[in-house]
Amino acid sequence: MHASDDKIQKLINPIESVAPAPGFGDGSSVPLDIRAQAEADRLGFWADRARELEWQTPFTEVLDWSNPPFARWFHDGKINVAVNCVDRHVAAGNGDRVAIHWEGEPGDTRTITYNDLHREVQRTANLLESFGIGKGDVVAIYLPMIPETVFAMLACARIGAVHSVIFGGFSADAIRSRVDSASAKLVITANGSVRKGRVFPLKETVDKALETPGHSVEKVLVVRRPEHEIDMVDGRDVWWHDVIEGVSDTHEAQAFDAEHPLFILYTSGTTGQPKGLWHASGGYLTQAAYTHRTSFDLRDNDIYWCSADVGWVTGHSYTVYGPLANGATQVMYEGTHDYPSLDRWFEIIERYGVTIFYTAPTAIRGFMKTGREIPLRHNLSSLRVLGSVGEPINPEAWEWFRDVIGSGKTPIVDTWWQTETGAHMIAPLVSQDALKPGSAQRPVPGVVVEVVDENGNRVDPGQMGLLTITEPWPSMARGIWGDDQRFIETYWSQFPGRYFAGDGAGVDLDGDLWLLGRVDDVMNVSGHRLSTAEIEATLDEHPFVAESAVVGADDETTGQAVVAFAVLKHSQREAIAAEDDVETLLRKHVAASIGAIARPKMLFAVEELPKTRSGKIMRRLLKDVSEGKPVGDTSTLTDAAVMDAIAQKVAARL
Ligand code: 6R9
Repeated sequence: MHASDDKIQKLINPIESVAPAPGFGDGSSVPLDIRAQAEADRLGFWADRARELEWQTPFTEVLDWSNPPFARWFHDGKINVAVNCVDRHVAAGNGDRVAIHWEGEPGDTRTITYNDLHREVQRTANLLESFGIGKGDVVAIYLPMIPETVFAMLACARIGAVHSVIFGGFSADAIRSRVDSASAKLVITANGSVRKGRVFPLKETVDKALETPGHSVEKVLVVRRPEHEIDMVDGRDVWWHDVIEGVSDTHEAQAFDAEHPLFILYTSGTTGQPKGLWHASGGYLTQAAYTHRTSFDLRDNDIYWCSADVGWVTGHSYTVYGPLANGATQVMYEGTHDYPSLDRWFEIIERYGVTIFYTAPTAIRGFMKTGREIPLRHNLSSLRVLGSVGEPINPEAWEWFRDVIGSGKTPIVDTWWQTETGAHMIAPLVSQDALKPGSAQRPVPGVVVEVVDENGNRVDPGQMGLLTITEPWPSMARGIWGDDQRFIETYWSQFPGRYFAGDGAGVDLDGDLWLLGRVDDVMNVSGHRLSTAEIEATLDEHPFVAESAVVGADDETTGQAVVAFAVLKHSQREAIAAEDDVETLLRKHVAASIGAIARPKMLFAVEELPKTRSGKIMRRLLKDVSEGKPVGDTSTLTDAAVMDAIAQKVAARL
């Protein structure tokens, strides 16, 4: 793959790194030679990580890779994931430790210790068993960010049932297709979720999903959350608080094979139906726990908070399984960052003394847009480590995150991974690495990646290419539920014997990795390959720009043309108003900093960008309107009106 000359420049003259804060490594449990250990004996290294968990039957074989790409890790061992996340900490005398400081959107709170969690998970496990749910049965969970969601997931794990969490903002159709594709027997939901002071009707949505017969659901278990009346279907629906009454809070856990399925999680592909990736118990928990500890340099007195919803993989691995396996104390918050005011997240950080905060670039850029005054109203000095996930983080957002939220001192750990990988794959070691704003830097110790060209040959330092993973890893998805062939075709056919992530990446002269976004986001303009992420980062550097999205729209002359969308900073209103043509100014800025080839053919200043509920920018929709096509399916957007406004603006100019 040929990188643009400018990109090569950046990879050849990498941004200067930021040394770890003095003394940062003191007290870290991450060994200084951890990379050397992993390189010397990779499988032995993973076996040691797995042995940090509690196994009912120890494994004797680390990896069975005799039938690639279907890996089996620690397969002759037996383990109970819930016991590892709960009972083990109680048995070690840490039952009084707070597992979850939960805060509801209206401001109600619950403090859940490991002892409490132990009782609740056992009770819930008994309840599910009383419904006839057992090993291998699939349970769909469509719940808000409330403690019962964690109880339900861990109860499934405890009895060997397979959970399939459906994000609480998805539609009835999305629920139905997920229920059908895995033949879920039970749906756990709530009478509603609380969103910006209003009730989002979860139960009604489930009713609608199950309206037409022919589904596998026998029971619907309903948590009561907001004040909101719902209809209950006789013989099918039961209230959680009614049926849990009197259920025993002791439950003997059985151990399951390490390869027993733990959960299914659907993720959208570039085309077609969502894919239900499934993860196995032992390997998944091993890597979730290890990376949660190592990437964030987790320490005993940390108060950890991951702002992701459990409906996404980040919530699975870094709100539920990783932190709880590590016996951490964490914050769990039900609502949005801007209700009742834009101070909400910062109030929470201040109130609980959060030390590790893990969030997404889209949230950071949102805060940049509303201005530093809001976070600076709060004492955020407890923060020690900040994490980023979900999208490439542009150097400007990285620096703002550190300077404003992190009081100029916290390291930022950029973590690259996917639903498919289960846990972090590329991330710096914050306790010992010098950091580079905008780079995810190195594979996690134990993980082996290679950036290759289209023929699968490793690219030289200073070049861009495609990100592949060359060796199996413990938390890799074991397949697409019910569709092994699609798993092989989607991830393992492009480069036989390797996993192809679908992301582009560059390697700089220090060997550090720069994630460039999905390769479908790579544009080809007059034969020059340009990364949407690179142009976006350039726009984001401009003082007027809060956030931007760039697409390659089909163009008769140049193959593709760069079309850019920029959200302008409110705080710069006056300066912007003084310019007579801010759009031309920004186009020139791109040309000046990357080169004329990257100058957007069109640039639109817009109020907001279209985003999925997990915060990913839907570039595909922007591409369609830029090509004069009608706006496609907007059902996964947080706010469909955003896209309509953009479409009108673009149509007026085409
Ligand atoms: C964890 C998660 C996976 C896709 C992935 C990539 C993008 C995630 C990133 C990142 C650059 C990072 N992505 N983390 N890109 N830097 N630190 O987000 O999983 O929802 O499956 O998305 O997200 O493009 O391929 P998932």
